[in-house]
Amino acid sequence: MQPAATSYLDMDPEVSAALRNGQAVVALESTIISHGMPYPENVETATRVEQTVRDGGAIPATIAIIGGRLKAGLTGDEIRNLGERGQAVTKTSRRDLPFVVSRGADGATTVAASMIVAAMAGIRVFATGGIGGVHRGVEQTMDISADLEELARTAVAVVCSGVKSVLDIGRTLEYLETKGVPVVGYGTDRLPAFFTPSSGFPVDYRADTPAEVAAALRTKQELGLSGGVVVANPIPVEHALDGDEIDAVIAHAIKEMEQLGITGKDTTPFLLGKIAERTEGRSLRANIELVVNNARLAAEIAGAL
Ligand code: PSU
Ligand code: MN
Repeated sequence: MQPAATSYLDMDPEVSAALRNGQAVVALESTIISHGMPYPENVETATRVEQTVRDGGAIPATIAIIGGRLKAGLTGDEIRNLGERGQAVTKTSRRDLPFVVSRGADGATTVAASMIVAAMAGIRVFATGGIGGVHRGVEQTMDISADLEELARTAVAVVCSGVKSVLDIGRTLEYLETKGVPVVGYGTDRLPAFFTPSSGFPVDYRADTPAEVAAALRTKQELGLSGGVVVANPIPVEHALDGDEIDAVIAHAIKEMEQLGITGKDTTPFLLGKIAERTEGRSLRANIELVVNNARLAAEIAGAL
């Protein structure tokens, strides 16, 4: 007989107790720690995000692979270790999972891989900064994040601040529509553009309360519809960056990336690093605040579920 997938999974005792007792749990990813932010801000942010989930009445479950084991819930030491090692840890998406696990290695899970582990653990709400999407120049590169395909198949609600304009936002929305993934604007009719509250692109549905989001998630499950939902939560205006300025910075970073010939899974970490460098850390501060804000909303939605 095949061993169950869950034989590869270690649940933090607090997380499994919460799920057993019907208490709210919020999953969090770890690529944002290793590849999304520099040390030590990455560790500080991961810790603050977990505390925000707790303050919102839910239990945080940061997801990663440690020594080949899938983890739902990390210790403070494990978070610190991933943060210190940064990009030396394998960025792990769906296709990487079997190799990182069978080698007994450590892996920082992307949105896609974190969704897989969250679903396995029975966690239905997940918070992050931004999801991957269709990259600009997709006509040449075919670069479309596996996050979108995961949203098409795995039933986890992903609370994020939309997608960065390093991506092709319009095409990302078209792809999600084709795959039947609802995109919900939280308190907005427009898809947020990560550093700024609006990309100008309309969302499919608007929700103004956690209860409204929870009701749609419950109905989707009862209807037996597979796949996830994107809950797009705009960055609070007091932390937002200037749209024109950040667009110019992003355009410049993309040009530099093309000149250096950086492709594939290295593109997102490269662009994030460049943008932080060029904005002298202002993009990093905005990034931190929007993640915290998403963790707060995710806790409320998990509570309403
Ligand atoms: N967007 C961000 N910060 C991040 C990522 C995306 O603003 O850290 C990470 C997430 O882990 C996401 C991954 O799942 O990048 C997408 O990578 P790729 O495009 O290679 O699938
Ligand atoms: Mn990619």
